[in-house]
Amino acid sequence: MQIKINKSSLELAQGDITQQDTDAIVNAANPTLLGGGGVDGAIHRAAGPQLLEECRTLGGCNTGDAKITRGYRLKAKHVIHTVGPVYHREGARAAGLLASCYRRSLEVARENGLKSIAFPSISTGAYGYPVQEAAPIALQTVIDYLKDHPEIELVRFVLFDRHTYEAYEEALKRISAT
Ligand code: AR6
Repeated sequence: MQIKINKSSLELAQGDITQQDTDAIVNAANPTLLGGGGVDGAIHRAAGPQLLEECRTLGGCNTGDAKITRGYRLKAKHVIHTVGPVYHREGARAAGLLASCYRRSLEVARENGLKSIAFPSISTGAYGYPVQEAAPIALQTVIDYLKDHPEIELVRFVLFDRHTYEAYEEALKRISAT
């Protein structure tokens, strides 16, 4: 599924984010930025050991913030590492922190002159954020950003499994209808 926000595109795809050729891919990392399981593990495996070396120089990352590295062996030239909220730990703050992940990642992309970016579904795996709640927050935050920043030409959500893809599709249809 694809929609236009002025001249920018917002796409939903089912697949593996490590295979994307966007200027940057976003990693759903943890505060150490030193690797983990899920999409984080897949990105580090695909990028190679130099990614971890660069991550060691960054001094970690706060929940809701984002930091950029090179992409090494990935097709994407950059990785933007963001740290999503642990759903059950953050309570009422979770939604704001999740939105901040998407906003800060887009800000970092723009500051670095990047025009295309691929996101995974941040926090909806190990961090336990229900995807039906996370999808509308993710999509609305990106749509609001694209309305104000046409220099980002493409945002692609790369959803790993059918269930996650369908939750995003459902949420995007609902947003588009309003
Ligand atoms: N491409 C796209 N999406 C993927 C891929 C992939 N290759 N692999 C998994 N996903 P998670 P979180 C999906 O757990 O919830 C790590 O250990 C997955 O199916 O990767 O933010 C970090 O180091 C799910 O839909 O991230 C942290 O400790 C989504 O990515 C912690 O997990 C997010 O699941 C972060 O947890």
